[in-house]
Amino acid sequence: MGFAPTSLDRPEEHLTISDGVTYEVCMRSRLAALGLDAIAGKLDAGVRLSFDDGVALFRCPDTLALGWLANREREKRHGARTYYNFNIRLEATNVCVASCLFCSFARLRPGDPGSYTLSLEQTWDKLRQRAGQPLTEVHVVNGLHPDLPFSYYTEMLRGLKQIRPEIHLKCFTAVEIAFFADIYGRTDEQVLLELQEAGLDSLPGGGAEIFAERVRKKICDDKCGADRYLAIHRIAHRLGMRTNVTMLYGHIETLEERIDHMLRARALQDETGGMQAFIPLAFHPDNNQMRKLPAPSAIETLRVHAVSRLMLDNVPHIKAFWIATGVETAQLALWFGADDLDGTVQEEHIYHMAGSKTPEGMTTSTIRRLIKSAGREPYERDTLYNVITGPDADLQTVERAS
Ligand code: V47
Repeated sequence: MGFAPTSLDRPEEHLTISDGVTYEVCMRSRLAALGLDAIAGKLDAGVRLSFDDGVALFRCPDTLALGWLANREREKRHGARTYYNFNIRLEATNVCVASCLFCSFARLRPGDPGSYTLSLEQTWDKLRQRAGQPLTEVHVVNGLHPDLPFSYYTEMLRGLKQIRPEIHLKCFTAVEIAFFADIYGRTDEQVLLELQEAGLDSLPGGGAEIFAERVRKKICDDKCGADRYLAIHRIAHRLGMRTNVTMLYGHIETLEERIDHMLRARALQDETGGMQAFIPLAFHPDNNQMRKLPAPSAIETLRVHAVSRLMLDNVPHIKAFWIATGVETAQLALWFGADDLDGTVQEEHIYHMAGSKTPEGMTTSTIRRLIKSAGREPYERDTLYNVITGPDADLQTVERAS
């Protein structure tokens, strides 16, 4: 893994709190008092954390000490860099045969109130309408529609590439790939190959939820299981595509099930190295069948990002998806292990239908301002983390583009 220059020599690490006691000494004594000095020692020595270490981190009551550990790992890899991209969402249909309890977006049948399916022309128009914008990514996520032909998806990709050949198409979760294979009578690999041939560049991380069978059975029983989700990512990596993995937290999962989820992702990454980002997704309870549950707190969100950074030592990026975390919490997460904010995300519906109060999208200049005001350095990236503009980019240019 290529590490960016470290900024571990942060001045505050050397700040004298009193009589020669530095911030680091202070944090280390807090960690020792919490019984976490062995974990801190492992991290110092570059030794991988175990399942039990992960659970102990989640049980640690000192969120700042946890954040300090995670931030050191973040800065080892990325210094103060914080990535974002210029992307749009395309959610072509919300008709979905699955009935996930947490979902506020899906409608079971075509024609049900609130259901929609865009024509191919309408999907292409979404891109044509943004002809003047320097978009680098279209992120497509759909419901599992029972009646559309496979050519709907391949033609959609071909059309999008024809309109903007340079744009990266990050489309279809592993759950959608499994569904296509089942209903169109293909193997998972054939589906991926045909979509790749039509223009698919990478897979987003959706559909992972929580890998533990106990939870999947309760909240998303009618979609593909964890092993198949991971197997599809494995195939995608073999075919040369990058992927992300998400984790939906803050509902009925236990701390142990969160760590199990992270370790399954880590094991796949050991095998393939094809995962770019791990994305904790905060559960939003509005308008779905789990609406009686409270949303996870900002503190919980910071802790999940921190533990993710600490456990997933082989995954380059931890993404704080600002639409899921809320904007202010996403800024804070940049000091709790996260180094990426996703992007401008125009036209997102899944979270807004589930109660997200965040804006419908952000301009690149707003994102850059948020990153800078959080004390970090904004780097616009493409989907594969090639840097497009660094922190010193002319703001005028950036604003004109957004
Ligand atoms: O899989 C659905 C989640 C995901 C709710 O790969 C909910 O870069 C919370 O995967 N509350 C889709 N979460 C979004 C997604 C994603 C987002 C950002 C970046 C990337 C990436 C991927 O949204 C679903 C599900 O886990 N979701 N409903 C809800 N009520």
